[in-house]
Amino acid sequence: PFLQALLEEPDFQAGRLSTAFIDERPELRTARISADRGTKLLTYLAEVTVNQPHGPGRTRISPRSKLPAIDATAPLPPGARDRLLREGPQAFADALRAQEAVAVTETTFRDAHQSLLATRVRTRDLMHVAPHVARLTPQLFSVEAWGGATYDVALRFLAEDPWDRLAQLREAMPNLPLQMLLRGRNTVGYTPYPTAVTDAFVTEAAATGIDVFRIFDALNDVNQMRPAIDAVRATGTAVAEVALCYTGDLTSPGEKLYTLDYYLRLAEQIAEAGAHIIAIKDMAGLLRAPAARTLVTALRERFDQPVHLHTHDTAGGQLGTLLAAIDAGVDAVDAASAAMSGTTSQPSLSSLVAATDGTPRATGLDLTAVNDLEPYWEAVRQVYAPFESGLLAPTGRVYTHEIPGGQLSNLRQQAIALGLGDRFEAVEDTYAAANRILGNIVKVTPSSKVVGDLALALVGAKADPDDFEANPTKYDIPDSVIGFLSGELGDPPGGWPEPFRTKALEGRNPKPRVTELSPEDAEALRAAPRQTLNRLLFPGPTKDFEKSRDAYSDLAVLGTREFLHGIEVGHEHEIDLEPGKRLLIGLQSVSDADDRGMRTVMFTMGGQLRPIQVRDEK
Ligand code: 3PY
Ligand code: ZN
Repeated sequence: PFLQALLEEPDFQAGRLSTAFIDERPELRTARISADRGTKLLTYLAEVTVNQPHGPGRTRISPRSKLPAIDATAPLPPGARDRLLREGPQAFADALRAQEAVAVTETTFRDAHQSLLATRVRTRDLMHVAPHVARLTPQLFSVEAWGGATYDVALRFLAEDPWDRLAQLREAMPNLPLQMLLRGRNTVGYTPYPTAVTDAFVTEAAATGIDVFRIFDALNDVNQMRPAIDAVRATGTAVAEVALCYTGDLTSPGEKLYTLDYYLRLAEQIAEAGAHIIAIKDMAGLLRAPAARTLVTALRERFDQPVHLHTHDTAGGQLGTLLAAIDAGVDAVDAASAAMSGTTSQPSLSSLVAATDGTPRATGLDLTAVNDLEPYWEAVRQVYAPFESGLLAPTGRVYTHEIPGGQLSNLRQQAIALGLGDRFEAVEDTYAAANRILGNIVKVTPSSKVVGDLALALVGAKADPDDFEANPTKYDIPDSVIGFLSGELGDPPGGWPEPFRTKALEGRNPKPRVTELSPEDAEALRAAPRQTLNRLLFPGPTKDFEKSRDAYSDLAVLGTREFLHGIEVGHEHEIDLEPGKRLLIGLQSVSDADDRGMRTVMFTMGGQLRPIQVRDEK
């Protein structure tokens, strides 16, 4: 269209073409930009089509075809966010404590796909279902939709700006509180950041759309959570839900460290630090039904705050834990859409609704509505099949290795990548040994990564964990382990493992704990908080994200099948660049590689042939 417009231009025909020609004609500039954008998209599509980084696509079913009908013109049903906006966070928390119905957080938008599909679900696929969730399940307490690994993965693998996702979801579900998982001082990263970073992060997240911040620290160190709690409270509008991370087995007579008393002392500090809600974060699914009953009862007896329970269904029985907790008075629980539930993810929302319907604590959610959303998620899960962890069924081994749900799926993939795939049981056993050597710590991001890195290093080196413990200097020790031992993540609940720690740190120069922010970065945080946070938290992935935008333009316009696998010969793909601007892209042929390894990918775009050269990396 650009060339055609140019040819028809009277100035062009008359030979009066100055450099201002295009500048003076914004309509031609748009044409030129979109031609350029088209080329960028074709370049991306050529690269994935030829190189298939995720293998061939496994489904042609469009998830959108599975969405239940809704009347998008009807007024949106009121939801918990209306109450939060009206009454503020304290009254909102008080109401949660006072209500009889058990409140439910829906985790499919964050933890479920983090735990099942390596966090790969793209904003586009979340946005298609978001209005349906807002209309069909307005009784939800919140939708956990951001934080945890989503931020990192958006920049690193999805070519997405995590802030755009949050802003879009906010708009799509205005009646429902959006919840995020915040790793205390580590925010959404793996090491602690200065308080100014936490402050800026929380302020920007609350302004963009987060209503409920679930804050935890990987070693249950309340001092490491305090800046985040203070920052959330300072917003005046957002809810500070502060988590105690659950590990071990409090009902076991052999449990000497993580006892009921330990959790109650921790909850005391959490309450004093200003929590509106106390969360039990059972990241590995270790909380057994009797322990849930004991812990929930004790927390509700001693504290005024409502209690919110989060678990993973790794061993397969956590609906039992939810029901025991509900019986004991827990105020809110987490669950995921059935198609994205179970094993390393949360228990199923359908089974929770069905199990409580007709009881005084019924969720208020409509079972049919909840069920109607399942086919969509099932189809989405098939699209993301390349990222399935390979864990086909529950595993009771979690009671021994204690690997968090979000890590278990990941660790299997890491083990496969290191050639240890057929020795995964050894990785699990060594994870348990590494945990013991490091002092029986709480294992959740980033402390879980420390234990996982050590386990992989030991299995990779065929090391005997006892020999490593006695003689750590004989071995290469992962950086994360040295950082942990030098106190980078704070102090572990059981104290430091000695003499192992001193020996392991011999001759090392540990980095200072938290570096201060430079005046330039402080200024940048004020001037451009989102971009600066991306850069400070994830410098490498942010560069990759920017490079992708430059080279390919915004890939959010591509459907996920195209994004992952490119396009197939003979199929025409409609790509909506923006409302009213649709590209029609087809693939004619892919040539053999020439002697430099280049292939010519022959596309059609808007009916015209568009050859793109691409290197075959396979
Ligand atoms: C995260 O930090 O991403 C987690 O999900 C921890 O459970
Ligand atoms: Zn979780």
